[in-house]
Amino acid sequence: MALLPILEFPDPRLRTKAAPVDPAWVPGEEAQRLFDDMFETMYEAPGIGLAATQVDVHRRFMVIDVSEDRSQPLVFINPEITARSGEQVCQEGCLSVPGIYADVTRAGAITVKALDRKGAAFEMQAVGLLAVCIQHEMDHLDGKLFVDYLSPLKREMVRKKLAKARRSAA
Ligand code: GNR
Ligand code: NI
Repeated sequence: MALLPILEFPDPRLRTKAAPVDPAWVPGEEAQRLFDDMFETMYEAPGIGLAATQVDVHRRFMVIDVSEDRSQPLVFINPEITARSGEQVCQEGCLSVPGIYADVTRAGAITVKALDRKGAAFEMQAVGLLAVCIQHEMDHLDGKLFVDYLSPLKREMVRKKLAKARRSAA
């Protein structure tokens, strides 16, 4: 197990569109180790989700656990949203945009199909925080960040705030 470095905004690598995962790769040792390392990195951060893009792996998968007691790890490989309905507004944060929180409007309920960490296909319905998190992680796989939903002016303020925080941390 290992902690992986998380890319931070405005790193251009966060803008990469991830490529589909070859299902034959999923049961292999490299993929399984990566899932474990991503869970460890997410739990340690701590966060409720982590997309492969954030650890500089440009393949379509993510790990999520929105449970209070960190007991419900989910892996979504080649995820696709097949239905969406309603709206919800959630104050979002992102491990790649540390210390910044903003309201984002997303679908209230979704149906998502994906492969699990054994490579088996599944479909699930999600509402609430899990639905938000799935949509947030799928945006990462398309090179999109929650700050992209803010106005250009607010996004520039975020960029400056992070640059300043990094300078004083150095
Ligand atoms: O840990 C996280 N919390 C969170 C809170 C509200 C909406 C989305 C998220 S995802 C985030 C982890 C992360 O950056 N995943 O990409
Ligand atoms: Ni994020």
